[in-house]
Amino acid sequence: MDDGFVFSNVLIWLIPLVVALVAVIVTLVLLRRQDKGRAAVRPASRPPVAQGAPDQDTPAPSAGRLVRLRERLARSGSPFGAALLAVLSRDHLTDADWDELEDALLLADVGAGPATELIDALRTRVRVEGVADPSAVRTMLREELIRLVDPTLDRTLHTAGNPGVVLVVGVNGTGKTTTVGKIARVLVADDYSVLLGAADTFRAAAADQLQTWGARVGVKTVRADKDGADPAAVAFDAVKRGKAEGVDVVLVDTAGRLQNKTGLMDELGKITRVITREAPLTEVLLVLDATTGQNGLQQARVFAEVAGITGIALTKLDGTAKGGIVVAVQRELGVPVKLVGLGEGPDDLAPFDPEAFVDGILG
Ligand SMILES: Nc1nc2c(ncn2[C@@H]2O[C@H](COP(=O)(O)OP(=O)(O)OP(=O)(O)O)[C@@H](O)[C@H]2O)c(=O)[nH]1
Ligand SMILES: [Mg+2]
Repeated sequence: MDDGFVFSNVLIWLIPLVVALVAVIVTLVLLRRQDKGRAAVRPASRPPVAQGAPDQDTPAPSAGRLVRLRERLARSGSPFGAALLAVLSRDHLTDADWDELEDALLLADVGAGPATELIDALRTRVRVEGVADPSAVRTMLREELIRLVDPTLDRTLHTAGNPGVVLVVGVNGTGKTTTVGKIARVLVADDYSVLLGAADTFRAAAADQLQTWGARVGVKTVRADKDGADPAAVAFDAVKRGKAEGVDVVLVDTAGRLQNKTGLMDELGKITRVITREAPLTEVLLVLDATTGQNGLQQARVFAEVAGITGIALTKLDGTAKGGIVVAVQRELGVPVKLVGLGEGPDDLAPFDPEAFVDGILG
């Protein structure tokens, strides 16, 4: 075999081999390129859930909530309303009957002054009008209870401002954070834009709790980046940011420690001062637990003196037969009950309406 023959034989094998190798390399390169291209578009084309956006709720509208939640009141108030009706429906009312009525009112936490007022009004009407059929008795009691609750008070939550600022105060465990969350939902349902301020910097969990409430309805929370930060600084940041972002309402949650009156006055005083540097405080809402009765009222009085409250949110009315606390608290603190909490559900907060309330406790 000569050299020329060997060389041409090798070439015959080598050329297809090189061509095949080049083809494999080109295919591999092309495949990798395609893969890179796909990876580049993947993040943008992913569904929004993968970006961490929360599942959002559609909160129930605020109008007519007290009527819808009426059976919760009847559950809590029936011993009170039903007891009054039972006594008043008797044929000839004796002194003992009137005493029984007064006891029922006191048991329901109406308070001594308002109880006497109601008994006097009813006695006069029974004397003048007589006690006819049960429906007339019911109408009479209904009218007098509504009068006692006072339908003339302004119960609107004041939120008109740039932004409107609602500061929420009260003893710990009364339901402040829950109520702020529920109010945010009411406002969102009524088409307001809302920002939350977690000025309870006492424990980190408090800000998490608030943030969770907000996230469910797409509302942001301004919070401190460390535990024990200055609550006034957080309140200030929240209002400042609310103003900068053109938000309608900023809701500020606070801690409820009642160390002593001076400490509380200092802390709430500072929060109030820094907020009003940015925007007027349109509402200072005191949250009061209806199940704590006269004792809770005593503690609430301290907050009322210190914080200059403009309205009351009465929580846990679903868990008590003492619906009369509505009357007592308004008399004691001199401000109207504006909202009532009727359960732990996210939409179990209702604007207070005297007529629907009285209908609820009469069952
Ligand atoms: N049944 C019932 N429970 C309520 C109502 N409002 C609040 N709660 C419950 O009361 C408990 C305390 O509520 P929070 O909102 O954490 O109270 P808080 O005042 O913020 O408490 P601190 O931050 O510790 O001062 C929670 O278990 C709520 O679910 C209500 O209207 N009815
Ligand atoms: Mg709280």
